[in-house]
Amino acid sequence: MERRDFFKKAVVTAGSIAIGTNILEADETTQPANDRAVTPIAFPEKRPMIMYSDRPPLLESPREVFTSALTPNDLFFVRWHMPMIPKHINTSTFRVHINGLVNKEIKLSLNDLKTKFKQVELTAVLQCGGNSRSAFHPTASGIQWGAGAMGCAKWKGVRLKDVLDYAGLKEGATWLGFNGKEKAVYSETANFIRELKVDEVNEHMILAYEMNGEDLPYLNGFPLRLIMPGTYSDSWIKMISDITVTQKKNKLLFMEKAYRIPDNACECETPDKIVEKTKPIEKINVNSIIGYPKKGSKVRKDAHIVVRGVAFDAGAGIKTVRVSVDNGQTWNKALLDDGTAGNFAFRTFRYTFAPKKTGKLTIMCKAISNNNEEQPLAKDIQWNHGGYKYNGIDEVILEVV
Ligand SMILES: Nc1nc2c(c(=O)[nH]1)N[C@H]1C(S)=C(S)[C@@H](COP(=O)(O)O)O[C@H]1N2
Ligand SMILES: [Mo]
Repeated sequence: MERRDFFKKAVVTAGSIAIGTNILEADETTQPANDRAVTPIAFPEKRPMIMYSDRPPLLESPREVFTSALTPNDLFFVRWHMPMIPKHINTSTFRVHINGLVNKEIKLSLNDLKTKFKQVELTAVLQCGGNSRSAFHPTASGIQWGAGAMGCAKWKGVRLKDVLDYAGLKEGATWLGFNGKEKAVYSETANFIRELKVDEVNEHMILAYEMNGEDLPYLNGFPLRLIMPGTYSDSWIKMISDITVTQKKNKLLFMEKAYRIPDNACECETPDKIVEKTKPIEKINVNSIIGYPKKGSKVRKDAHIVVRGVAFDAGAGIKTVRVSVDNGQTWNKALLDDGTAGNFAFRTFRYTFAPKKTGKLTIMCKAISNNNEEQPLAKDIQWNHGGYKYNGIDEVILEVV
């Protein structure tokens, strides 16, 4: 065996153990990995999911969940940066600490949050900025997610703004730092902290303790997390322990280096010319995903197929979803749900047709937002080294028999 060959084989083997399929396979397409197997063992409060690591837990939702408007809690993806997540949270002693440039430092219990403030509910998409990263070529750095590092849930909690008003911001209060309860293994490793400008706080930002009518699952940030609709989820700090108000921006390892893209018009770069000036990833790109049918499945000629999926953007809302069943030559309007879940939510779509000839069949879907932003073809996606903000037109290939 050639040396090169050996390395390739070795990687495939390791990949097979971790994720049940060949990780190099994605190299042949510009589409996100689409057929990775779920693990035989489930994590607490979760059903079996696609696993990239067990410590810290990195779990992806299987595609089938993207046929419904809300993603079930027990199939909702999980991403943590540090392995040392507390093993237990005592809900009677849990407090979120609001400190720094505030008139009164406060420590709020879950009961305080639920009784002292107005309860609000909002349905919103939580999507990792690296979702579908496996579609980037050459390979971008980071977890090689398929399309399931996202989900949509109905969040319940209190407005961040109301809590800040309650503490009272002092003169000069400019930045908010959100810190989660987990710890880095080495004390020198920076905590995963997100900073937000005080004047960017809006009425949609929630400190949430409920997800789809239940307590937050432990791995999704129990008992309290930040909800920032329209923004990629690196900002949605889980298991919040502190909100610190400062005048100056702190140097934060994660947010200075990760979750950033080239600060140029195309937000792109090439491996031999990495752009130095960067900006945070922030707003979610318009996107849509086919949840059904499944890649590689066989369907009968002339049988009706109902294509189902979800579409979303940063909050302008979805105007149309178009589906193509002829390799992108013609695009047909899909039926959208009534949209009552609001503009931050998944908009489900469906499109019914019957294939007229046997052989390979490619189904594609494309979302267009109310801002007239439209998904690019997968082959036209521009590269960035962190593999962020992928939103190429999704594609599922079936066999008609
Ligand atoms: N405390 C804490 N919050 C965090 C993170 C983290 O590592 N620690 N990761 C962020 C990132 S990058 C993502 S994609 C989302 C994942 O949320 P989920 O695990 O509920 O899907 O949490 C965000 N909030
Ligand atoms: Mo993320």
